[in-house]
Amino acid sequence: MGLAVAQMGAVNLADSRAAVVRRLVEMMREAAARQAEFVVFPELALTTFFPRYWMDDAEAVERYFEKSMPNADVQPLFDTARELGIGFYLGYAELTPQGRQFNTAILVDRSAKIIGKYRKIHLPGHSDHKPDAPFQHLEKKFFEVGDLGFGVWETNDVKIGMCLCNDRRWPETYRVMSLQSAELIVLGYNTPSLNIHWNEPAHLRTTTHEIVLQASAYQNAVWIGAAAKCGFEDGHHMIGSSMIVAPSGEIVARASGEEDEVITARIDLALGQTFRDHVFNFAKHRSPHHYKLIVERTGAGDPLPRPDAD
Ligand code: CDV
Repeated sequence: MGLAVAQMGAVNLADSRAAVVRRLVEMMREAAARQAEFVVFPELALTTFFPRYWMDDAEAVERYFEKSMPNADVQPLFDTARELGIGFYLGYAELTPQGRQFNTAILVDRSAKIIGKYRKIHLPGHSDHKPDAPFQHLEKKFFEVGDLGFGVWETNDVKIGMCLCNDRRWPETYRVMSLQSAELIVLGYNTPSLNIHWNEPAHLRTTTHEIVLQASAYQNAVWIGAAAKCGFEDGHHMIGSSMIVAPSGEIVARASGEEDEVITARIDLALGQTFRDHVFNFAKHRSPHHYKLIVERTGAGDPLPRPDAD
């Protein structure tokens, strides 16, 4: 399969949706020209990373949420996908007809039909105003926890799962999808290089990003395509390092800068099957009865009573 990851440089407050979509269309054309059949775009790809700004919900909804998908601004991306016969993943802020707000990603097939939707489950940040912080991270204010679970969809003979940004740091995310036989997991992210909660060295943001993608691809025998929105958005820096990771845990393609950049790889889905046949043959080696705490507990608690050994 030809896979492309379309990293985006900054989307500033002044940038219109139409201008952003023109950038996405240009990268989609480049991906197709490089024989990609599917392209991964970032989280909240259509706007600046607005959860960094304090505002009330009404203003956020008015300025940053999509009331329908596709809408007039985004339609050119769907039209181009249909023309080129290329599928895609796109992250955006979703306002439902019932007025609910989610951080959402869609899976669009090669005929430009939306075949899957994911609503972000692991929402980082806070819901209160932190006037002393250099910026806000208000995902817990602007979004509800996703209500759709972690799905896997088959399109053009490839089983694809989706998640968003902070989800990539949680092992449960991938295992729930690999247990549904996902072969490829795609995700977009906006990762600020500064941590507003503690003095995290900036380089760790990239190090931990690499670690989770490489370990998760290997432990779940899946390919991963991860697309950043990065660079300086109105002075706020976010990491790049968009990448394609193999089920071996190896990085096979990686963005070199912090601007719009398409990376591609021909990914061999049989490689995942090789790992699933051997070291990660789930049916043969997993012991779910020893994993019960994972679904019984949310936070860490006391050690369990130990069974007596013979
Ligand atoms: N948009 C995100 O989910 N960002 C988080 C940051 C806050 C750590 C991430 O995991 O990259």
